[in-house]
Amino acid sequence: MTGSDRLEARGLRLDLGVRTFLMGVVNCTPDSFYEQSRYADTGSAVDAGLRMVAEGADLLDLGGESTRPGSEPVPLDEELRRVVPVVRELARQTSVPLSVDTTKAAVARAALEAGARMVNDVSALALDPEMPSVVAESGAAAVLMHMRGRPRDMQADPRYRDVVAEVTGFLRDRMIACEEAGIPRTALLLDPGIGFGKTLAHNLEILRRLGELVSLGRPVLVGVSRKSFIGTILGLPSEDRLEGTAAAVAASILNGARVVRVHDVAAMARVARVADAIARAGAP
Ligand code: HH2
Repeated sequence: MTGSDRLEARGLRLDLGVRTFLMGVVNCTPDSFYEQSRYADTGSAVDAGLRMVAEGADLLDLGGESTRPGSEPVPLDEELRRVVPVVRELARQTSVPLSVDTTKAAVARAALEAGARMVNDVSALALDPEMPSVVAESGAAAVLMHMRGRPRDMQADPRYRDVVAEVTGFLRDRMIACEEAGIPRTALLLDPGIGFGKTLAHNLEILRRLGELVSLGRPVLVGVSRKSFIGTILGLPSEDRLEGTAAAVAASILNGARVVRVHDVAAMARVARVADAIARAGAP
């Protein structure tokens, strides 16, 4: 393991170089793009989280706002209502670190108070000006993700001169801005944002050249699970993208991803073990 494989934050010390970590997705939403990932009430979301832990999740990501292409922001009160009770209850019932998937500082603050230890912000802590200080003051970890535009309009003809160079440059700049706001570099994970303002060709090029992002020196998290680029390749809806997800997860791991954000924890835990055995000597 190298220093860049270590994630250190508020009671967290994860050695991500040992094997790939699985982040299970629990959507406390009525409209997430993959229907089976939606949990309408606190009880079913908590049960889903506990089931994922039993299946091998190393982290749980709890979100109260869908960021699928074309989606509109959810009002603050509603997002708090959806996500905070789930965080509180899961923090009581499991020691697996909880992440809150939000771009709102008030939601992050409430979730961290309820027991979350990581903020997963698809705007790389840039949308809400309060977000960097909330993360810095709490000592939480943070996922910095690249997105071009906003979910409402991000898939309207995204263009890049060199998508990998632009994503890498953006994440480098956000990492520096976060450090200036008082968040230690060791608390940060980087994510290229598969499907967020990218065409099929952009997504594939990012996965192929993931090593360039890895070279920024922080662990890379990738979210490919059941996304539409897989559907475009296979001509299949989100319910039928398990095998396509497996291929994309394996490719991500072989190209250097340290954390994979997935809906199907049991299946992807198996995929990750085999990919780790190939990628990392001595892993299994
Ligand atoms: N993808 C989604 C949401 N949040 N966060 C990170 N860091 N990386 C991702 O790739 C990512 C993310 C989309 O997946 P999901 O949460 O299942 O869908 P929805 O936004 O429709 O709830």
